[in-house]
Amino acid sequence: MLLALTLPSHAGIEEFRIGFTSCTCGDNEIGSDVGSVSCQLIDEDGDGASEILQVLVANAYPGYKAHVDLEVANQGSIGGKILAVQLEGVPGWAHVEIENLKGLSISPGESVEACINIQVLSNAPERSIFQFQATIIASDNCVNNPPHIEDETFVMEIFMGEVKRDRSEAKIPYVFAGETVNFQVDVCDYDGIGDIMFDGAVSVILSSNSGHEMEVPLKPVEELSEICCRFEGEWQASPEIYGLFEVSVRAQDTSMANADNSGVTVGLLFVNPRVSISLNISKLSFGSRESPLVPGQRNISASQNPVVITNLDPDDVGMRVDILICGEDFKHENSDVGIPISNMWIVASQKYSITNMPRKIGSLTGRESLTCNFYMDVPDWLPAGKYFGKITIIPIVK
Ligand SMILES: [Ca+2]
Ligand SMILES: [Ca+2]
Ligand SMILES: [Ca+2]
Repeated sequence: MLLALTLPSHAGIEEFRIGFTSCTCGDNEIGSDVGSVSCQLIDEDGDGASEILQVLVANAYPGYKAHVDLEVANQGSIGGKILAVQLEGVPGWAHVEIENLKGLSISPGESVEACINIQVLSNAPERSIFQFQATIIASDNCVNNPPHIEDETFVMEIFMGEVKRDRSEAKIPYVFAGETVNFQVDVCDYDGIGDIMFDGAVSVILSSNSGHEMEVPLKPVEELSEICCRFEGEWQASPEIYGLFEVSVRAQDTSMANADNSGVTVGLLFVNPRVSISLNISKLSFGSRESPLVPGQRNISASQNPVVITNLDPDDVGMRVDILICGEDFKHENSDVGIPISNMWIVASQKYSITNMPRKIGSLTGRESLTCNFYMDVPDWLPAGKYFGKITIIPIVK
């Protein structure tokens, strides 16, 4: 008994193969022969279809023109579409244009002709040489390609309102409550940007060691090519969150396919790091019962000099802190007589008089110290007794 079976074509192993099948080239020179152009096809992944065309232009000069005639064929068993032809290596002084390829659908067994026009511009050097390549990006008509997160394009910036915070020297980027973190990343999908250009296709995930996870959906903001799109989003730190978070990116296309590198880690972020400075003393004194101050004396040093101010940076994020100082006038222990605080001096990186208004005396990165000395000029007239004043050290986080 003989059985004849006819299988529907999609039951077999389908092959998707679109590539260049031939290239020929020439130039515009008549009579002389100075410039030259040559081309070759490369099948990088070894599937039998050449997806890369390499063109070498040599001895070119302003006004030199060349062309490459191409044939592109679908050698597979299923239909496909050319999404883009990506050019790489074209110098600024040359113009390369591809005709009749982008957006073209090709059925199995079908081939199309195309042309590349090359023009060397007036700002080109004489006898110039360059090599560029054109890569076909084609997509299967029925198989979905997962998106890909271009994680090296990830940018994270911290803002307070419109003002950008410079946290570039930090060991770990940090953000305080009220500040905003802006995220930016490029994502590509071989099925075209239409497959990923929707709100929430891409999101940034902030996850802590304790498993706490926050999702920040990003919006498409710029079309970069036929297949790549830039996404942006922002997140505002709130006061109840504290700690170190790992920052990762997820992406999904319209078919709910996860990016081939979905969840890729792109950095760290510390939310609300602790701010703390220390002083090695709590009290300064000038003169004593044994050696009292004499009216009119200048530059009397505090007995506790030197004084060390340290930026403790308890979370070790590399936080920069500006150190400001201000003071209140000295008052006599039992009368209204006083000594202005401006009679007191601090010598840190330079000499400053202390006033009622805070003034900056230095800037410290994480765990750095500032050594300073305090001095006093005694007024020319002064009733005997004890005088009490106050100075305040204020850290301002950058
Ligand atoms: Ca020639
Ligand atoms: Ca190939
Ligand atoms: Ca896709």
